Amino acid sequence: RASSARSVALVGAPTNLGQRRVGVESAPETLRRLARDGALAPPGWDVHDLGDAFAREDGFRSAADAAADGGATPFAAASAAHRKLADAVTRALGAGRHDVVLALGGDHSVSIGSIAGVLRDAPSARIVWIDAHADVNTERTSPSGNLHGMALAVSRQRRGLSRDDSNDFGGAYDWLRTTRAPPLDLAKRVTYVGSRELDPGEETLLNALNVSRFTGVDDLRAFTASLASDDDPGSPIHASLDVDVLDPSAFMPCVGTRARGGLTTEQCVDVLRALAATGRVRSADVVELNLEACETDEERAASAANAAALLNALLKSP
Ligand code: 4U7
Ligand code: MN
Ligand code: MN
Ligand code: MN
Repeated sequence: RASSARSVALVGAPTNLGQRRVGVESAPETLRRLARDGALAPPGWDVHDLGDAFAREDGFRSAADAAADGGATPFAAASAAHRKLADAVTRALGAGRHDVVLALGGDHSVSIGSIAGVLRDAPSARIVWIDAHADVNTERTSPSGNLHGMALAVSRQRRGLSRDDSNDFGGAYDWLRTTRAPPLDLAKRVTYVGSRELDPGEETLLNALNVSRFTGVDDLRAFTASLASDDDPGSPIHASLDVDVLDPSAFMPCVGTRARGGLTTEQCVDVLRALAATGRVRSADVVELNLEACETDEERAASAANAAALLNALLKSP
């Protein structure tokens, strides 16, 4: 590669265990195909595929098995997969050979793993959660029981949190403590972009902690402006991109959890370019792309192309 090229490492996280639908586990393969076809090919970047962090079969549940379980999340299996992703992300960041490490989901519960991996490498990292949803339900507030809607609640778990704010899951995530993954401080480290469908428990929690949220179009402008005057300009940024932040009726029909309204591809591209321009993005997730959750070939082609456009924007050289 040209010596001036920047390097992005891809780590696959092919799992559907955080929710009930089949199809989202195939997104890493879809994104790799886009990379091979030249659709996911940011100019000036060298793409290094590090393979999957865990076997697809270890992160997979069939529709029949999900129905038999009543849809309940298989926490032990999900946690084991997320732990492997955390290790792969920490390794890829620590190797120092890549400018950005990109985790390819899978459903959004994979962020439990990638964020643990990031915080082990850089405890001061900022998380920008770009998503229609807040994904901060606990096992008590979750209306669905689906782990992908609880990812940030698991990441913030620590000793001393009230019982209402905690999750147990039979101890499945105790490795977060024993492998020195620091708990995520929501108020200090997390910024929400594009969130528009919060559950009541999430709303209460985010208001109580005063977590930053940028939702409407004016808000997005305020967010990009705020990046320029960040009070902590040195800390790395992890962008967690749930593609359902885009409007499903026009730009991203192929997602498991559709939320009415949402960003245009162009609006989201602007946000991601502004993030890239800080030069602080060290890692990102792209999650929830599910080409089996939509109807037509046109929808599949548009969803895949728009996902690639978002990643190209995030990988724009400053
Ligand atoms: B995603 C939900 F109730 N909030 O907890 C829940 F609306 O990763 C949806 O953002 C969560 O797609 C969506 O199940 C999870 C629901
Ligand atoms: Mn190379
Ligand atoms: Mn999400
Ligand atoms: Mn979402």
